[in-house]
Order: sequence, then C-alpha cells, then structure tokens
Amino acid sequence: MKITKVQVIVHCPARNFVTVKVHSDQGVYGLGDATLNGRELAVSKYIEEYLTPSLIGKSPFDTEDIWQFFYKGVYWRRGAVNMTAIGAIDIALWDLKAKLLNVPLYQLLGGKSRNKILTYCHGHGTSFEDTIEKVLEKKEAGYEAIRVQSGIPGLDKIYGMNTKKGAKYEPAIAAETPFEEEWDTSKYLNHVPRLFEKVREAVGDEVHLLHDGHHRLTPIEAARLGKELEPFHLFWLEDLVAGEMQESFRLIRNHTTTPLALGEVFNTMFDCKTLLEEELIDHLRMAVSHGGGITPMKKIAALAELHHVKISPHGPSDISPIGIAAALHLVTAINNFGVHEYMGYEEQTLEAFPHAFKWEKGYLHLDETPGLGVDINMDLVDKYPYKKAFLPVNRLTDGTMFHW
Ligand code: KDG
Ligand code: MG
Repeated sequence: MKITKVQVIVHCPARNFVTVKVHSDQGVYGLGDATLNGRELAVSKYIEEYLTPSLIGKSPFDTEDIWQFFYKGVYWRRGAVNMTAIGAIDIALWDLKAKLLNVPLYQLLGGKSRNKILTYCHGHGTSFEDTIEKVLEKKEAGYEAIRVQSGIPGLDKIYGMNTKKGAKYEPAIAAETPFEEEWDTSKYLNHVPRLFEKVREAVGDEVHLLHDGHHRLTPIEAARLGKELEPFHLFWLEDLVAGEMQESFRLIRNHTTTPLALGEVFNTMFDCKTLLEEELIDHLRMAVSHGGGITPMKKIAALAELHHVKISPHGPSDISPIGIAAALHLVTAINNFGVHEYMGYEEQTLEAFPHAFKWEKGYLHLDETPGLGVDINMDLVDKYPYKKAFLPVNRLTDGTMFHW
C-alpha cells in the first residue's frame, strides 16, 4: 500500500481554509486540516514544497514513523506553521488508515469512551442586557455550557464581540494589513465580575459559564480576576496570561480556585509540560490540527490524564470540519475529556465540507462512518477562491502595542 499523491487545497467557503488530500494506490484518500488563521499560504507552501515529496511511496499505515520523520527530520522543530503542516498530514493519514480498515477513526484510538461530546458555544453581547439576552438564547437552543464575553464601556473595538444578529464568530478580516483593536486592562478587570454577577443571576446555576481572557493579563491581574469570579462558579477562565511562561501559572494557581484553561496556541508537548506536570491548569485547549495531529495529541492526552487535566479542544470556525472531526474522534476515545468548543459554520462552509458529525441539544455526535466522516466538495473549490485575511492586532489606548 502506497501514498501516490498529495493535494493542498486553499479555498474560501465563507472563510479561508487549507485542506490536504492524501491519495493512496487503493483509490482511497484521507483528509487533513492545515488551516492556520491569517497564515494560510505559509502552511500550504510548506506542505507542497517540503513534506509532499517525502510522502510519495510511503505506506499510509506508518503514521508514527512518518510523524517522527517530519518532526525530527526538520531540525528546526516546533512552531505553528511547521506543526500545523505536520498535523494536517498526520490527520489525513489517520483518516486514510481508518477508511482502509473500514472503521470510524475512534476505533483505532481506543474505541468509545462516551456516546456524545459536551460542547460550549459563545454568548457574546455589546452590553450587560444584550449579553444576557444572547446567553439566554443559547441556553434555550440547548447549550449546557456558554462562553460569555461582552463589550466594555469606553472601548469600541475589542475581542470576542459579534454585533451582527445571527452571525458566527469571525475575527479574521479580509484586508492587506491587520485591523487594529484597542484595550484597557483596568476597565476590563472592573467590568467582568459585574458581568458574571448579572449573567449568573439571569441563567441560574445549571448552565456552565466560561470566559476567555485572550492572553491579556499579567499573573497578578489574572489572580485578581480568578478570585473575584469565584462566587459565580465558572467552568473555566481561559488564556488569562500569555502561555509562553508556563511558570506564571504557579502564582495564579496559588490565589484562586477558579478552574484554568490554556493552550489554543500551543503546538507541542513542550508548550505544556510544566503546566501538566505541576498541575497548574485544569483544561488543555490544544487543537489537534495545530498540535501536530492525532499522533502527538494522543500522547499529550495520556500525560494530561496522569495529572488530572482534561482535554478540551479549541474549536472556532477557523478550524475546518476536518480539524473538528479529528478532535471529536480523539475525545471520543480518551477518558479525560472536558468540553469541546463548537459554534457551527456558515452555510458555504457546510456545503464545502459534507460531514457525518451532528450537533444536537448541546452535544456533538459521531456515527459509524469510516475514517473522520468528513469529505470535501471539490466542485466548489474554484467557486470560493482564497482571500487574504488577518486576525486583528491590539494596542492600548495610548498606542502601545499589546497582545491580541
Ligand atoms: O484564530 C484565532 C481564533 O480562533 C481565536 O480567537 C478563538 O480564542 C479563541 C477561542 O477560544 O475560540
Ligand atoms: Mg480562546
């Protein structure tokens, strides 16, 4: 059995995606998600130029050896572009292998540990009232877990807002250069506890509430926020400080019992080794596609399990249904699953990626379709060409460059 061809498809069905299609001499193909929001062409070129030639002729069953070949063989290890490229190939090979064996992928990862996958969505509004309305709408739609972000008085353009009714969360903006947002930490820190007091009162105790700090605080600011939110029993506080300094979480952890989540920008075990070994977080948010694929994520999940940390994958709409399915199969098989982010897709994206997974009443469900259970509609690829788009950048109100 041999890999005969690798196609890298860059397309924009409502937003940009990079899809990898690995063909075998059995006429069966596997699909991988190589989308890295705002840096799509870097990954597509990387796969075409540097990975594809080494894949041709290899057996698609040798997922471990192929992963090690690309990870160790590059010499310049780690990094988002490199690991997303390796991850896309790895996901496509696992899809292909499961299709060739005629089983859903989770059967190769340990079988079924659960029947359905808890999801959380976004309930975002401009004001207290608007946010409460959005959160209640999501509760009504069946979500048991809701991420809450809201506009902050005095700041016009900030993260996590979606003002258009019914529109999906989409931070990337089509342009030649990134859009600039603004930030003021003291306004934010004063606002968030008041927001959660009101939201908790409106939704009651049954719904899990989550919040994303998007890497913007210092450890001591994060500790204050965690402490002040304790009465409202959050499911988690995500990305409070930048993840580069894993040691920063020691201070936060010593000050608050609010559960902590981190990791959507991580791409290897080494980004979270201290966090896991010292039990400094409760949920690891790595996406399978950005974390190097199924092969390393299965090992990371095993290390996390040892340290009471749950795998709760990043699932924004800039991860394609292929990347989401890869995570769904992984978290179906492992024991230490927490929650999966899921916000749905625009109509064009759904048409571009026919898929077997289904969302119903707060949970995602897989069926018995062999492989990942996701396809790509090749007839639509030329209809939706790539459009350059960037994630925003962020400045303090005095113009200082800040974290986004
Ligand atoms: O591409 C970046 C987005 O996916 C990111 O802003 C989403 O923070 C995010 C989240 O938690 O989904
Ligand atoms: Mg996040």
